[in-house]
Amino acid sequence: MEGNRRAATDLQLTFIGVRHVGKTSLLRSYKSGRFDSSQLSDDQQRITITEDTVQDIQVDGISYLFRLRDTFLNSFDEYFTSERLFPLQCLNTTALVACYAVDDRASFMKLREFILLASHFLPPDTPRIIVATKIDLRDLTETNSCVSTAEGRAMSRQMNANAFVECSALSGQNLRQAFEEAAKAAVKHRSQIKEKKRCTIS
Ligand SMILES: Nc1nc2c(ncn2[C@@H]2O[C@H](COP(=O)(O)OP(=O)(O)OP(=O)(O)O)[C@@H](O)[C@H]2O)c(=O)[nH]1
Ligand SMILES: [Mg+2]
Repeated sequence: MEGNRRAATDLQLTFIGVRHVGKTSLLRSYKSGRFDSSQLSDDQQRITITEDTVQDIQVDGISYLFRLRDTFLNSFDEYFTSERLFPLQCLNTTALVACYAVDDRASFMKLREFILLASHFLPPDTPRIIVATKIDLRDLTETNSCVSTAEGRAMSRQMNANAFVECSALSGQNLRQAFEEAAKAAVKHRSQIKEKKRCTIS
């Protein structure tokens, strides 16, 4: 982070999803333009707690400053034993980016639960974007075992997601698109809030 001035932003994307789905990788690959697995989660160690970075993202040709919040929470059980860290992780969210990994069906099955849990701590109309990660593994994994695009789309519709993007932090495929879709939804949402306030005051 480049000092306090850069940290002052009212736009925040909060990344959620079970452990190991690749949240930190998305953020780091997007920021640096390259995938580096050396500092990432290895199941037992190096899990991310909460980490904020600040990044410019373009929406319709305009550059906006975003706070990107990396989180972790593996299960409901963890929520109840983690000193209720999750509500704090969700604080100040403008748009929720809910992630699952295509090679990890359990992460897909838990996503609904995660979104509902996060929504409990967010204003009701907070935009949500669903991001399927690690699509490079589709080529390597046995056919049928990965979560398909159709399944992802169906779940996104069920969850009323504003957007659904499948991407890979490793290959970079659709990575930019995932951030831009989330940023677009957040900017739109913020301007709707401002407009509502303006109408209420005048
Ligand atoms: N093949 C492939 N592996 C990936 C990709 N993204 C992340 N990984 C691997 O998946 C593992 C977990 O990645 P992280 O980014 O640490 O996942 P996380 O969701 O931040 O994990 P926690 O912080 O524990 O919640 C690491 O071993 C990464 O190298 C990807 O796009 N493709
Ligand atoms: Mg992480």
